Amino acid sequence: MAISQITVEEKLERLPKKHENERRSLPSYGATNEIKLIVIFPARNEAETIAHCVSTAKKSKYEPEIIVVDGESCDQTTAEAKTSGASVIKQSQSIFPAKGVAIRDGLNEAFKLGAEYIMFLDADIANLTTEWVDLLARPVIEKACDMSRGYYQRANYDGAVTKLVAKPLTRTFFPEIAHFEQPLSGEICATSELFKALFVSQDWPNGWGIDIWLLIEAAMKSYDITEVYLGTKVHTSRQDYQKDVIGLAQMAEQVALTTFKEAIKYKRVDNLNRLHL
Ligand SMILES: Nc1nc2c(ncn2[C@@H]2O[C@H](COP(=O)(O)OP(=O)(O)O)[C@@H](O)[C@H]2O)c(=O)[nH]1
Ligand SMILES: [Mg+2]
Repeated sequence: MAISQITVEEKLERLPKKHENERRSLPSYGATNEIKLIVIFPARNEAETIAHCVSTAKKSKYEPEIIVVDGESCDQTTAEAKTSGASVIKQSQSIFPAKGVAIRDGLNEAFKLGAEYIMFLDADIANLTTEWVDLLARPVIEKACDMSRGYYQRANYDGAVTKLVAKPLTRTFFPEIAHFEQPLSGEICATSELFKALFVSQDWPNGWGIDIWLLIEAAMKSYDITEVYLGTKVHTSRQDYQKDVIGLAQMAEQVALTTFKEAIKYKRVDNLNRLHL
């Protein structure tokens, strides 16, 4: 698997021969209407930000279709999403938290619509820009990688579950992905083919485990994954957690348990014996 921080240009230089013809046949910048990109927002009570998110994503040069997977929001999320140009589908199961269910439902819909490339973005991003969508989509569309993942500059007080749970556990059980800055990034783009290969798994997590699961599964299946720097992410839910860290307990637990389950699946539990604590 490639190292994450090399630039897109460097990756394009190193492009395997088998992709060269496909790359040459890609339309040049500006002529992007042949590319079928679908952007999916899982959303539960995101009325404050969803309209901005949808309309911003729509302006991408890749002219994406937008799907919002609504998790029984009791605010104006659905109405705002439709008004700003998204198709809205309902999350298929009434269980919460259900980010994993929402991602699965979104993929199912995107496959039906014939997506070639699929992007997920969180719906609570207050400072989403169209450039983010273009930056995430570009390396995948240009075949420099199979999956791109957004990463950010984060304040010291932010990213508790990433820093205290996801990174130490992946370092222990999956050292080959320990270099990823943000293993829980909600901003990812990949080929439809990659998502289809993961979709058939029986152990798809329903809740907060989905982000780390997608990364581990893609890496274990030897897909080429790149992180893309997106600057600073301002998102609404963070403020709640800062008031009381217990709001992160369920997420921390689900991320930890998902990583342990993956460690069992990929026979990495013995890595614990190599630790000197
Ligand atoms: N459909 C659906 N979306 C959800 C659910 N839980 C969270 N989301 C969405 O998933 C994204 C990430 O959630 P968020 O609370 O911001 O998580 P954090 O930023 O990782 O702390 C946001 O767009 C949420 O609205 C759910 O149960 N159902
Ligand atoms: Mg958030």
